[in-house]
Amino acid sequence: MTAFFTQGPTDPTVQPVPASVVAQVDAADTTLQNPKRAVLSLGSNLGNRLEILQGAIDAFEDTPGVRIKAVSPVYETEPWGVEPGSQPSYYNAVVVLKTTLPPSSLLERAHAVEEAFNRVRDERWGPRTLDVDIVAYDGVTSDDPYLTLPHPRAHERAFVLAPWHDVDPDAQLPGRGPVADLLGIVTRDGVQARGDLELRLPE
Ligand code: PH2
Ligand code: MG
Ligand code: MG
Repeated sequence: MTAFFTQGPTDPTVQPVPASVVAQVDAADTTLQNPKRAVLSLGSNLGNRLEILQGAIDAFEDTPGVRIKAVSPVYETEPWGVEPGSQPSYYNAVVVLKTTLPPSSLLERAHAVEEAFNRVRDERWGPRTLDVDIVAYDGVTSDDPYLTLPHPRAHERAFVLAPWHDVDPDAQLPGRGPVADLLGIVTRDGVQARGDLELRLPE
């Protein structure tokens, strides 16, 4: 860009570029350089839960167009939505990332990462090696059944709100308000911080 404008006016063989074309190039540029902030919830209640969560974090960091900014503490949580005692407890965590991927591509990547950890999709809310949910994507709200944003149950789940609040105390759940306020409403029963466990932010 700079080279063109310094060369252009002094070189009569260079055609001036119409203003509209210059504007288009600039717009494409900013889209690519304007990463959006997204929040993922990770959960595992089968296999080596901590290793699986760390593997998922590393897999996201290895994804072109994704940069992990924060990794929450680990919580051990009672399975939500099933008979008490019918499934092993979950390890849950939240990651905040910046991405140039649109929501649909981020979801595709989430499914690929789940599959890499042998996630089987048979019963709804069945035990799983890895669940990756997009909790929020840059203030976007969408009722598309394929990807509802924000996650339709995030506001009532302490296993999402508590770790999210730990890494971003000022976080807002789009359409629902401050995470700190939501956390004051939901029950924290069965949601225990595991201060003895740690997930690493990839270097
Ligand atoms: N995920 C579910 C269903 N129930 N319970 C806990 N504690 N943690 C989870 O991540 C979880 C759940 C469906 O995705
Ligand atoms: Mg889920
Ligand atoms: Mg899921």
